[in-house]
Amino acid sequence: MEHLKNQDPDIYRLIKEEEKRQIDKIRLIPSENYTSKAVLEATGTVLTNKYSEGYAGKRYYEGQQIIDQIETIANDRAKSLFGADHANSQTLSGSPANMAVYYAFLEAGDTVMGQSLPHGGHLTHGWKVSFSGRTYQSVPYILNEKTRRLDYDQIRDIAKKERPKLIWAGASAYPREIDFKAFSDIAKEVGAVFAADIAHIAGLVVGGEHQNPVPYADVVTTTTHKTLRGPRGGLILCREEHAKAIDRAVFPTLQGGPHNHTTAAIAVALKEASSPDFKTYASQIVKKAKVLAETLLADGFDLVTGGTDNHLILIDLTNKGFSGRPIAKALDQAGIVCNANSVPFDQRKPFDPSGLRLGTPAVTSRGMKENEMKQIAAWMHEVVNDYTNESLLGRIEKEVRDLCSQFPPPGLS
Ligand code: DSN
Repeated sequence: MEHLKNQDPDIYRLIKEEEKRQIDKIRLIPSENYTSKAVLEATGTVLTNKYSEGYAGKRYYEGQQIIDQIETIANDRAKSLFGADHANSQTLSGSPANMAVYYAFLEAGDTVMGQSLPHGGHLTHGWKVSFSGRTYQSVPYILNEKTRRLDYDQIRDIAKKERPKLIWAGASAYPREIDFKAFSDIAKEVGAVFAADIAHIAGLVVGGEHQNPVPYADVVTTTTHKTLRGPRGGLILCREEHAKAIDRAVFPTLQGGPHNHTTAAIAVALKEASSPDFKTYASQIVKKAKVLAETLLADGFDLVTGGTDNHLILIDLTNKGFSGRPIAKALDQAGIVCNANSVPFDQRKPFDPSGLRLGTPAVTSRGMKENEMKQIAAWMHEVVNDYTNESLLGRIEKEVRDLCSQFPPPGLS
């Protein structure tokens, strides 16, 4: 990055500092990952210089000879990887992808059902502060109070009573597998459009670890940068009958020119995700999460649902007498980065919730194994028990750095 270094040393220095942070810390935020060098290279290219409103073969500006080919490759790879009729790789990320689903199928004021945000759902599935809860009539479903799992009978009852036009399945903080077929049956019963948001688990779906919703859902959305390990972006997959409505909702309804450098990097990531190595990667993510969960449980942590089927773990700190925020801050100081998170039926406020959310996609990308998961759990145990002890946090931060130096992350020097 010689040019950047000479021209804008401030930004250059900050990028290098962030690079060092990503090397030196154990990154457990379940929605984050490390892309490959190839994905980073595709992202930083001249493709950023080109405007391409429209779709391959039907653009509004000339000079699309190369861009058309790149976008077609990205869409073809997405269709083949997920077994979908149609793919749109233009949405800038997950929220715009979900917004396009609303524009494709709903009118303002229509009813939508999604997993409640404090119960692990996403803002865009109808939560009141997001466009989705402000523009549409939202009737969220919550988890079963006893099991803290999805309760399909309860979801069916709400759907029959409220008759939503759209039902979302998918979550940002739910540690168990989702039964997309059950959701599809409920949607059919009430005549709703069924949308699955697999932003968190797309890599697990591709790797065969979790059920693929594509055969069951009218439309599937995902980000491309979480377990899928691509650049920051979005994908929409749908049945042929919905292709025109989805494409129109993305452009011209919602967006202008797509980010062509991102489209190229998505194509690269999808090629990587179709390799046998990626299948191994997906299964390792889940194995690591299970080891981390079992070790935390043995150390006296209360885990929502008592464990995990996927890449994430939700700790309820109520039994420890703390809230999530100060513990997340102390862990960050000790080199272990996660986020404070609401737990189902949380009595605390969203900015100072009772839980911690952890995930294993990034540590798995750097090749950490079972022993490292056990070590991470041991450090977390020490921090939680003495989180204001600066010298303890300093000691662990150094040990974390030493461990990280043995596991260089992909994409970084
Ligand atoms: N911000 C993402 C996450 O962390 O789960 C969801 O959009």
